[in-house]
Amino acid sequence: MQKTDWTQLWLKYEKKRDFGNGAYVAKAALKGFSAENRVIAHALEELNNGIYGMLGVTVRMVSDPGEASLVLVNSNDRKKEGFSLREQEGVLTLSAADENGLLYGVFHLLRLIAMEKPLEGIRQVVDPDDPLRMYDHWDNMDGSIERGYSGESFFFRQDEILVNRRTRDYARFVASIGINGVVINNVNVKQAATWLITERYFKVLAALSEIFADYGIRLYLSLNYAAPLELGGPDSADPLNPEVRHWWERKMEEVFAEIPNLGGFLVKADSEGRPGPFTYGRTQAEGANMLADAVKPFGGIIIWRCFVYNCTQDWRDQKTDRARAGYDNFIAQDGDYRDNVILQIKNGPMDFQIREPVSPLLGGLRRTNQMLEVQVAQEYTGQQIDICYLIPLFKEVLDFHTCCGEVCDTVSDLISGRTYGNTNTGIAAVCNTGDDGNWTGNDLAAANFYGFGRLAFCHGLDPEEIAEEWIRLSLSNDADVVEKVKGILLGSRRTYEKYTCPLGIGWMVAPNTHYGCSVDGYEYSRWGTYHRADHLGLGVDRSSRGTGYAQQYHEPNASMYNEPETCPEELLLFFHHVPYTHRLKSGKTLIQHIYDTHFEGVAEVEEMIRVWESLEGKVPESAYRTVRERFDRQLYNAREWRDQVNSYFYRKSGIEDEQGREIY
Ligand code: GCV
Repeated sequence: MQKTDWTQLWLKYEKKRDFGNGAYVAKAALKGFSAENRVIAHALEELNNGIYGMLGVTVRMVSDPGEASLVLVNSNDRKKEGFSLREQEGVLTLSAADENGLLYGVFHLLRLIAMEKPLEGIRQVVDPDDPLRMYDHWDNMDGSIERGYSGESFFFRQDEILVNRRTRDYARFVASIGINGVVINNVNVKQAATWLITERYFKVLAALSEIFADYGIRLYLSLNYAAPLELGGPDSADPLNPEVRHWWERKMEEVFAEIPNLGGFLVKADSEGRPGPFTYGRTQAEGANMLADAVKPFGGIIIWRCFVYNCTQDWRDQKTDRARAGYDNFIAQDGDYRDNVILQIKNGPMDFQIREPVSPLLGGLRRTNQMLEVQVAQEYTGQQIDICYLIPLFKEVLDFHTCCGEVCDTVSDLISGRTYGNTNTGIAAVCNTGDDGNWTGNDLAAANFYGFGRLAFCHGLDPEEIAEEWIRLSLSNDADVVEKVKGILLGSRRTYEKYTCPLGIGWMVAPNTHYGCSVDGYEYSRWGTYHRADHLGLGVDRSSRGTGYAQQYHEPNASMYNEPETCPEELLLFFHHVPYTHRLKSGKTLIQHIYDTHFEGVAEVEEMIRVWESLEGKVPESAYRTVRERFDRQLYNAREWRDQVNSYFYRKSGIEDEQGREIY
């Protein structure tokens, strides 16, 4: 894969049909904004390049807004970072609340032109839903990426930080979809990464943060909770130890003085072997608050992850349930966290499976800032070999009613601050980029990279609309391409789910790598990830008769999940141990459903390939070839899943496929 010459993704700015749009953008004026402002300056640069590339028009700046056809106005009618776009009598007015709003408005305008949408009569108002919209990178300083499927890191190589043209392109891409915060290093902070908060890296981090600042993005770092011990401070990380607290206060003074554009820190503590406050008999709140106090004078925030569970469980133990852990570890201290702490909660209680219920911590916490964490990197969803457009999954999570109150009870309400009127809220995604020429390994995986930002900005957008935007901007405006690729993307999650894990059971993947089928791969492991299949049935009893996990939800969700009759069927095996002969709503037995969906899943991949092949010559050649090659691997993977899952459950249950297809 080409590494030094990379694509411009959805910011290609290739020649477009004009539809009279050129007339609006020929003469522009600023009103209430200064071209000296770094974000405004970069917005104007982008406007110039984009318009010239797409319409062949050079944007001329005029000082009198009365003479301009495009007026860029600073207006306090909009929410922070919001903008509106309006055309009236030949004048296009882009009003924005602040410089970020203007930058997003300019990118929006360029997007419309790139999609060949006429600007005449346009009236759009766009205010961001989430205050914080972040990409988290799991990049290690040696250049590897934890759960990375697109090459090596473009932030780090051999313990050095890279700041170059690619850094700027990355910042442009993510700013164009409204991202305003980026964590550049892995939450598993080890070796050199612990030293990111020392003078060894200050200068270059500051330089990197300056590039981000040009596009309204704040830099964040993942922090090693045990840093005092590793960096020559006190021999403890006890959050109540005055010496430790003092060490962090001094450290933060130093760090924020050296990297003024730093937004704060992301912390994975007491999780999967990482150090944390539990070591000292302290709570998660005590740990988070100590750091929050240290960063507060500098306006910093602490994003504290809730992915805390026992990863050394005994598989024989049927009472301990990993799904319960997030809630059990965090709910007792609800309300004890400082205002500048945000708890970052994975969308599901386990770990980014293709289907999980929404974490009961979201909305379970009523007096604590909450942030949703999703995974755009396809760790469990095909690793950017298999196609899996994840935006519908994210949308489902946002729309989920937690029932934490009568109104404003969805995840969307909680993380946008509508439920409790708080502003330290938002959304973060584990990013799927690397230094591959196409940034995301599989060209179609860039739809997730793009789509996450768009959805974070506007929860109301339809995943189909987002897919269409991405296709038009990245592949082609041709109607046949748009329709067919949309079909591939929109069906891809259902297809992936069909040939992998049925009805919310999850896991059944190859241990460690998490790609490919291994039904019992985690069944006798320490990770708390079991399917509990026997010769009679399959699934984990998480009802009140089992682990009690279902009771962590507010009513009526708790009762709904508690009974197999009312539990949404796509989550049946997540919540219940069900006999193979159980009849589903379709009238099929569970075992027949497993057989059928697995055969269908493979057939759907074959169909996707046929559709993709019909687009040869209509989409960019390199994208065509890369995706085509990945489809071969996806088909191989899907067949393996189908045959292993079907054979496994046939052998366990001894029940024949009603259609007599080949099962081994
Ligand atoms: C960064 C899962 C992944 C780990 C990841 C962890 C986390 O367990 O497999 O690679 O570590 O989640 O979210 O911290």
